[in-house]
Amino acid sequence: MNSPDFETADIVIIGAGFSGMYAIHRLRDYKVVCFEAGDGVGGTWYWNRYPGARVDIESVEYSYGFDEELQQEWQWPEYFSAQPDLERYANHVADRFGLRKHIRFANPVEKLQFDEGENAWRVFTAKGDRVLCKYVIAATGSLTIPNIPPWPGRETFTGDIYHTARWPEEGVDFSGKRVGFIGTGSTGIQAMPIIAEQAEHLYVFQRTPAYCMPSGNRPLDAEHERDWKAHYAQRREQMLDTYGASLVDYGVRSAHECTPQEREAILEQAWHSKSAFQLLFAFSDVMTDAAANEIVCEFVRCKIRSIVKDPATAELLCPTTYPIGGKRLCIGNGYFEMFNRDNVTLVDVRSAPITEFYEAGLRTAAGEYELDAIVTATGFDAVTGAMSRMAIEGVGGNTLADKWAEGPTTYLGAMVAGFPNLFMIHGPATPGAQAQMITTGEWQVNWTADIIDDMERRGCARIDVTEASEAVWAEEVSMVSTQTVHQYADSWYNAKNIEGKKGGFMIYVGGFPRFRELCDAAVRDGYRGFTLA
Ligand code: N01
Repeated sequence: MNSPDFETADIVIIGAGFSGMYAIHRLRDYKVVCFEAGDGVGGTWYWNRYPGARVDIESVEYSYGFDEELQQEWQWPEYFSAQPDLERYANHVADRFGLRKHIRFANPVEKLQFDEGENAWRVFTAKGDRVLCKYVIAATGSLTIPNIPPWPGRETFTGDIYHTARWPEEGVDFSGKRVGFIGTGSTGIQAMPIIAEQAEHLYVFQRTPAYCMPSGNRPLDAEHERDWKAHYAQRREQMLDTYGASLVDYGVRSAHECTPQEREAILEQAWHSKSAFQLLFAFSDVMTDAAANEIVCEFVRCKIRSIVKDPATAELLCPTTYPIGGKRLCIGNGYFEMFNRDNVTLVDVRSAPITEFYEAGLRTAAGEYELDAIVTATGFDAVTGAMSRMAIEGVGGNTLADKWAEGPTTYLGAMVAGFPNLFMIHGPATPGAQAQMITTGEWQVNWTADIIDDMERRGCARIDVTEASEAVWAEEVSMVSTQTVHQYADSWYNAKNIEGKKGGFMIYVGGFPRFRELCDAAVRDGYRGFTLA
């Protein structure tokens, strides 16, 4: 490859989050360049520095497994690490494995153009870098682009407006302020109890109440750490064999086989299990059987009613319109308890939606709220957002934006027909947040890197997938989604979190073992569904 004005590389990696960082390491024998939009490494854990940001999977699991020495050396202070510790870990890994020399920070990729003559991608970045490379790996994350609903009047509000995914590095002091908080998903539920402790008053604008269970976070005890360090290799293997790549206790009995007393005991234990998501796996059929699911929903509603003292507020906080686990279960620390504070008011914006921002605050269909600051935790243009924002031109000059106009199409979540040599990690129609993302990201990077190695060994110039194979994968994704309760909830999984967004079901909910086997089998069977040239 020789092209004036373009530097050459073997592989461009987009994004220095956890998957992108591991991809740099795994592919270090090639000439690798990584472009990152932020000033630092860590992806999600670089951007989401709002108060209370914390992982909801145990840190001994939610960490890299590729290097035994790294896992033995590193010490997590808590069971569920907070954002600063996750960012510190990402920085440690970047330094320890010499990744920074490959990364160009504050330099997002703006355009990718496939050069059919060269069988290579031309990469254009915001800072003017031009790279010609054979492969691109998009490790752009599935929760990258903040969703900012188009409320009128934002510019007229005289206070400060924040989005949790773009939190100021120096933090925010809400002391003495009247704060409006919009969004009661996983993010809002973590941030609000901390903001409520500072603010003069916190108004919580809730459209849909969330199911939430306590995280049970606590300092990591030495025995737990010793036990994990003695068994890391085998536990990492076990994780990959579980539905969500996480070692929760997967219940084997149907809720219907248990007496009401047994159910209550099992659910109580799950609630206090200190293992996030245990409620969803308390019985074998919580995620697949509507009646079994409703038993768990009612258990959580009873918990809410027992925690929140004001009955009207408690009722508003009880989710009734979708199954538990249909959207990602929220994990909190004192969220429901927060509503017992005198300085917290719950505002129902389902019955009276937010109509506009105005100079002094927020207007809903029912009234006005004077505020000094507004925090939006309104989620993300998830899964497709980051890919759709780059101008990506594939074979014949066809654009990814056009191809995905009605929703993303992929084969195995990894490639898109007509966009050769372009791989995605945690792309649309992979398990995404349904499986622990560091470990499954590592697995996807290895799978992708093995393909690249194999192509180089065989002297192949180009790998693509067919539209027929995309259709087969779409069928699989849809089939497994109709077997779960996910189909009954509107969320970022099915593109229904943003008005007008098209997409259908964008997450693979058939479980990680099945996903992994289908990916491996396709390669093993002579690259079934791919075309190699
Ligand atoms: O975003 P969300 P998130 N008017 O989309 C509301 C991961 N995560 O950032 O439900 C009023 O879940 C919206 O209301 P509704 C995790 O995978 C992990 O909280 O659409 N409200 C909802 O309440 C998670 O699933 C961790 O009716 C509006 C909220 O904004 C994912 O990130 C922590 C509105 C958005 O909730 C996303 O979570 C945090 C409007 N116009 C996040 N538009 C952990 O690991 C939106 N909303 C612990």
